[in-house]
Amino acid sequence: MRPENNESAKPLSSEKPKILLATRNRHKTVEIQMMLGEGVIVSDVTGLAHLPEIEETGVTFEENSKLKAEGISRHVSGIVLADDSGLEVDALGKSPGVYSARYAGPGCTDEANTALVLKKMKGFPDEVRSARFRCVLAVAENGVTLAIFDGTIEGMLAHEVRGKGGFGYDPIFMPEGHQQTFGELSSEIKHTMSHRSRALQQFKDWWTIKLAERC
Ligand code: ITT
Repeated sequence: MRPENNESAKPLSSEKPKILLATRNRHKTVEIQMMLGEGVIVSDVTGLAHLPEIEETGVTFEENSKLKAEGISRHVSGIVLADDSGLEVDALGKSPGVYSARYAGPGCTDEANTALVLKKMKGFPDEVRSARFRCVLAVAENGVTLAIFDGTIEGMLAHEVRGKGGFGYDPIFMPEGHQQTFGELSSEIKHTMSHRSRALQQFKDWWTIKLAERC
């Protein structure tokens, strides 16, 4: 049995594995920290002024996630995880897709993006409101991509903004099997099925093996 009050038996916080996210979107960081749990220290590049802004010039989620992970990992030690994600609406030719963050223009708000999607979909009946969230995670070290993981959640667009939870397009997206939007569902429910949690589960399996190999 482990003796009580034995400080050396407790893992030091510095022993926790660390992961740097190549993102300045705090919502992604909060979600990924919640999904990975307290055993992992998650940080992002917000406020790290010496790190470059990575231009997302790719035309696929995979290209952009690799650009971000490789670009940041050239300037830091250890592995870097990048998330490129977005909403695909079938009736809009899979837009906004990789342009999800800037659909209503550079520097626009989540509300402006959401309003634009709803405007373009006005009058479309339920049968043609299918959509999905996609998330591609790239892991890189020293400028080289080590692995890529892909997660998708199918669903339908609501006819109006519903709920205050989540971020981005959450208040207009109803995941399959639910009549509520991600904005109305709790974050715990979102994380059992989201595109990000599905990609992250694959990353966790991969990382567990990597950490064991490096011990
Ligand atoms: P970084 O590039 O710094 O990571 P970003 O917000 O610009 O941040 P993306 O280019 O990957 O990231 O764009 C993702 C956009 O897709 C995000 O801004 C949201 O509008 C939307 N999105 C992604 N995941 C989402 C989620 O779980 N819920 C709602 N909207 C989401």
